[in-house]
Amino acid sequence: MNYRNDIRNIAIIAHVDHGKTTLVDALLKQSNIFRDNQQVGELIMDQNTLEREKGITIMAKNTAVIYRGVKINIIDTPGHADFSGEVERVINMADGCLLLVDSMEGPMPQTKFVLAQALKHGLKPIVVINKIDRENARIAEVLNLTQDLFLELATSTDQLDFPVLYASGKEGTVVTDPGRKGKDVSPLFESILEKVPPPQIESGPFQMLVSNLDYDSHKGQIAIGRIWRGKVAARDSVVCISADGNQRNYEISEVFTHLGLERVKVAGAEAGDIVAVTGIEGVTIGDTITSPDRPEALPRIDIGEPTVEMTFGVNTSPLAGREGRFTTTRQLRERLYKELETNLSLRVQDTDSPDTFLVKGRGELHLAILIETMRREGYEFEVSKPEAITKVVDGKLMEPVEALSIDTKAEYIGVLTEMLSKRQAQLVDMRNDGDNVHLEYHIPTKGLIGLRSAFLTATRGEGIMNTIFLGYEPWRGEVASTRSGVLIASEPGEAITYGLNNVQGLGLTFIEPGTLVYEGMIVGMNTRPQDIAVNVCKEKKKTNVRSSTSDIAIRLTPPVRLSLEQAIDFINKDELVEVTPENIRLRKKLLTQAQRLRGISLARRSMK
Ligand SMILES: Nc1nc2c(ncn2[C@@H]2O[C@H](COP(=O)(O)OP(=O)(O)OP(=O)(O)O)[C@@H](O)[C@H]2O)c(=O)[nH]1
Ligand SMILES: [Mg+2]
Repeated sequence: MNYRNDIRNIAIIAHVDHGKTTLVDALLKQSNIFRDNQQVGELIMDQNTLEREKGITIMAKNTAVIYRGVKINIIDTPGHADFSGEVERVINMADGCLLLVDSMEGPMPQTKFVLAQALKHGLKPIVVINKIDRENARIAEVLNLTQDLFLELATSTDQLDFPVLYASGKEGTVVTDPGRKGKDVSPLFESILEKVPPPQIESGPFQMLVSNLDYDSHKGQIAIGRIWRGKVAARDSVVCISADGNQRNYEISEVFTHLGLERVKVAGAEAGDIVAVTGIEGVTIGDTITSPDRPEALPRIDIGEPTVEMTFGVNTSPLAGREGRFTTTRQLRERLYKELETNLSLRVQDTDSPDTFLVKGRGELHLAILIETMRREGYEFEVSKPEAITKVVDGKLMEPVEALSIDTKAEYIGVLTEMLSKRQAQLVDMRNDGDNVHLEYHIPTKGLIGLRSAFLTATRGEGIMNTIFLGYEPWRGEVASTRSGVLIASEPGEAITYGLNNVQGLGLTFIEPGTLVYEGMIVGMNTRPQDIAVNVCKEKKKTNVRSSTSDIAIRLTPPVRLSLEQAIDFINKDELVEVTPENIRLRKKLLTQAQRLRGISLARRSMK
């Protein structure tokens, strides 16, 4: 077997926020690929607007640097569990990985998931204990915990022999001994060159696996992936093999490789490198592009199943069609099916109703990011409450179950225990460390929906929770909704201060004076369990005598503004979130009181 020593392919993997993208900044900046005066800022790879706003990586991305004449292809991956599909999508391009572990938090649920993925694909890991500049770093302990994790996951003893480095990605320093002061990231570069195996190359006709797609208005579809065999150059004739084994002939237009943030056009590229090629229209991720001389498909990318589903429908609210550019069934359907080309862990299905589609994803955030992206593109639609995806195995109803780990202050154990038992969580482990407590639960996915905001409130923000998918278990029965009732607008019109002030006696309101409302729109939350219809457009009766100035001076409590994620977390099964580029409105599925009453009596009758 031959190797090419001029390339290394690595993936950077970790739990969310453990500093992957920041470390990539340091690798890019210290490899002199930017001009001296070039302003690149921070989290350079998080270029997508939502990534910048939320401060998290959503999509895995490729970059490359050159160190001592060796090209290091780097794949930055997201750490949030909802985007695990991205890790699965790209991990097969790498021969090694940097497993980052926060020097304070230590290994977390997603650390385990990504390490398991890396070991399954035979990647050579380098452990990087990161953020060692943190005041409360506990480096030795975190290293021990990381070793335990390897003991648990390794499938062969040589996987237990991994190098360990200590880094502050933020300061751009890496050391081999945590007692020393670092000056740059060169120990990491050296370690990559020394420990990550150079790519093996197989000679023979060209073969590459497509792991990513991009689009350019001039060049058309761009297919990105690793070359496993042979070489490729512009004008080569190739065959693209799709999932059904179908083979189509194409000619490669151009070949690019990565360098920093650029794609560099090259005459050709060889096995072991990660390239982008154009000219293959209609290619999808997982396809193999090969030489027609030996058209053999590589194994397709293995992606975990979605666990959460919700419907996306054409907007049926009385205010529909006013704010979006794309509002029809056809536009919504096309957009959703288009998303499948790059969002591999997403599923879309038509339903019995032609205006509604069932969309399945890896978690609430996975779906919320899609909703937010579409709304910014100008789409207007309505979505239902996310629900766990159940399935029937051997005649038995099964539901997804996840491991939930919580770190918080001991004083919140009481409230959390009560809240979680209502959601069918079972405590499996609890560790105390003075004031701090670590709790581990097994909880059905349905019990997790809406949990995050309740958790933050219950722990006053002094806690972190993480989840990871475990598997399917027998259905444990419905979880009763613990939410209070809502305040529903009874009349259409414009909300006014007087009407809102009356309603604020009943609970919290979600809208400001001047907001357009319709009958059946949710305008607030009741302090009691039942829903009530209220008139927020109600004006004060006019009298001839102005009694006082008191009604001019009404002071409303500021409304609670729900973000998109909070809104989809908040609604119940009989409610919808109406999403437009300008507004997020909550509504009852059945808009009039008469319809809702009939709905209740029908449901009662069917239960009898
Ligand atoms: N103290 C300290 N903070 C760091 C360091 N590296 C990153 N951070 C901070 O940690 C946070 C997360 O950093 P990111 O680089 O976005 O983490 P990530 O692993 O890419 O996160 P995801 O891609 O969303 O999983 C940011 O607020 C960084 O400023 C470090 O070395 N020391
Ligand atoms: Mg990141």
